Amino acid sequence: MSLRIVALGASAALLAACGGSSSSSTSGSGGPPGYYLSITGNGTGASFSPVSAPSGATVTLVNADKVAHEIVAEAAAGDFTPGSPAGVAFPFDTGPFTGVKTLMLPAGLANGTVLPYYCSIHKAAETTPNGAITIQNAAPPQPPPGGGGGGY
Ligand SMILES: [Cu+2]
Repeated sequence: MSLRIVALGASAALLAACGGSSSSSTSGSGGPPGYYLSITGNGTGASFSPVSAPSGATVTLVNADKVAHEIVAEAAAGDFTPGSPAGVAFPFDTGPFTGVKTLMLPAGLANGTVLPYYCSIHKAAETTPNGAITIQNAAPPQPPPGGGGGGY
């Protein structure tokens, strides 16, 4: 019994060594390229990834935390009250969520527009209490976050 397992292990290692060059394109990344805002950490220790996306694009929010967060627009970083920056009417609020949520950006925002946001559940207690979506109309889609190693 144990001999068979050893033999299998050896041939599997050989196969892996031979196939190494061809494995780069197909390894599972979990989703198509897009515009991703990821929330990582744990509760009040969470932080947000910066995201650059074109006006009118859909941003996919990925909450990798076990607890819910609620992403709400603010007029300026540090306000911690709902609002939107001068000249931008986009007071978004995701509601409390875990997992994945999408947010469609308004069309017609100028290049370089910054949309600050915060988590209305944890506010200043987050490790990174403020995040921002930056409008970059030439921003290319990015691969989804946390491709391989999502183990607990
Ligand atoms: Cu939060």
